[in-house]
Amino acid sequence: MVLSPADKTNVKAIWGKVGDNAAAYSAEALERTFSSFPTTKTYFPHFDLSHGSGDIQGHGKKIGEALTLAVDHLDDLPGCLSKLSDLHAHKLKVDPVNFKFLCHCLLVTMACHLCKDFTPEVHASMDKFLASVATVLTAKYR
Ligand code: HNI
Repeated sequence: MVLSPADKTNVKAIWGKVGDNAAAYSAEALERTFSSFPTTKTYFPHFDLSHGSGDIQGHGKKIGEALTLAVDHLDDLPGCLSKLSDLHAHKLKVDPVNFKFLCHCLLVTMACHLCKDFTPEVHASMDKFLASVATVLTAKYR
């Protein structure tokens, strides 16, 4: 997946509009993932998955921070996500299919909140960005 210069511009611009809501939107997307694709819950047996729980909020904050880091390093996603790649593949052994679910829910959540700013072009660029992040996080899964 190659992000064009226009994709990078779109991703940086829309993530700028997400701003301080990165944690909240990521938590909402995570909760939506658990509701829409319940098998994803199997990776979180140690979490309280009830609506708006502290575990979901806390984890949303971590996902939001990781995405912000990735947006700041669009030219070196493998480098900046290397530790997370090891974690998800080697330790957590998250089946790659689950990333499609979370990425889809991140897009839906952004569309819900950003409305007109979430243009088709931004949608396409964010989809490519999230697919690139997922590719890195699943690269070591065997
Ligand atoms: Ni993921 C931990 C980021 C997708 C299951 N995950 C993290 C952490 C970050 C993170 C950051 C915290 C690391 C730490 O504490 O050092 N995860 C991301 C990102 C994506 C993603 C950016 C995709 C965009 N993770 C997924 C998916 C699943 C998943 C699709 C499974 C359905 N992640 C986990 C689990 C943990 C985790 C499980 C450990 C949680 C805990 O605290 O015990």
